Amino acid sequence: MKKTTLLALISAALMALTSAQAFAQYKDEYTVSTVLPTPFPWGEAAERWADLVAERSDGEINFKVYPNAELVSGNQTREFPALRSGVIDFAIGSTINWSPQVPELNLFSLPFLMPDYEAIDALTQGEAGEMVFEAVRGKGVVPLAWGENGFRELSNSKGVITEPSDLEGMKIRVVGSPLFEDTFNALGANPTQMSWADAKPALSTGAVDGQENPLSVFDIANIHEVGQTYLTRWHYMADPLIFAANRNIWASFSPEDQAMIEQAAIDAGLWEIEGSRSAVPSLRESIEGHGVTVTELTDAQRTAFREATASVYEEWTPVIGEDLVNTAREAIADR
Ligand code: X2X
Repeated sequence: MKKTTLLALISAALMALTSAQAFAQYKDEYTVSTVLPTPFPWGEAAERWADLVAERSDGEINFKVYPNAELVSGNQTREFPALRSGVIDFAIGSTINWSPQVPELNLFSLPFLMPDYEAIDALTQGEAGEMVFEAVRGKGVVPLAWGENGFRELSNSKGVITEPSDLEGMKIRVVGSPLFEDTFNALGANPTQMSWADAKPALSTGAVDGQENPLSVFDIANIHEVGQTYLTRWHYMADPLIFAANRNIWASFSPEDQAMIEQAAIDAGLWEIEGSRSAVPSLRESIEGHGVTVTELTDAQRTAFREATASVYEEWTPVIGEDLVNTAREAIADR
């Protein structure tokens, strides 16, 4: 055999070997960051994703869930940069917590934009959702699927809230985006930013009077125990969850593995969304059972809140992108 032919054969063999190996070498463990652990739906979604990936890879791909934003020392608004830089491999993040880095995610926080579940779906499952995913990709993270934290309802320790003036001067814990400061300032309240890790202590000492979170979070975290005995179901916004991957980690998987992991995320997300939504009536009952006064708003009462927060749209539409806000509004109108 000629020397050149032999060399060509050897190098071809080597190349075949390395490209097979490039995809076959898995890390011992892939980190998955969340803010809430099990049994919150968010944590359940992460465990489900890990289970599906393990099952569908015959145990070869090991996702390990790190809840309480512990990979970023509880600082939930630093999760996205950590995912982008590779400190975290995968994450399921709230649009609220990632909005400091991806301004388009503030879309979902516009007050009273999404009146019902169909409106959320019209956004996440349509063109607006694709535009949001494109924005996430543009920031160097690979979005894979949607989940849902839920409609965020308002609780406080002072009294029943049915109109904007009831919020006058109330200290409300918020997180993630200055948009929330604008919303609560527009209502005459006194918003303060803090991580979830600090929220319950701040409520228990009375450093803040109120907070906003989905019923699942209120109930599972026993927020009634820290004096939050009034809850208004105003559905002012809902935060979807985004399943996502670090770009380099993603590129280290074969196309087949990528398709499997993405489908597992979609399946876990749909399962979690369905479970979260169907739990609402029993959560409401459980919360009332703890002595919390739960108030439903009439349409007219919600309209008063919507009108009082209209300035937030003027301020934030240019930040989110006019095109995206219009696409979202049309999708909701046509739902
Ligand atoms: O901190 C919150 O309020 C929480 C748990 O709902 C989020 O991570 C957005």
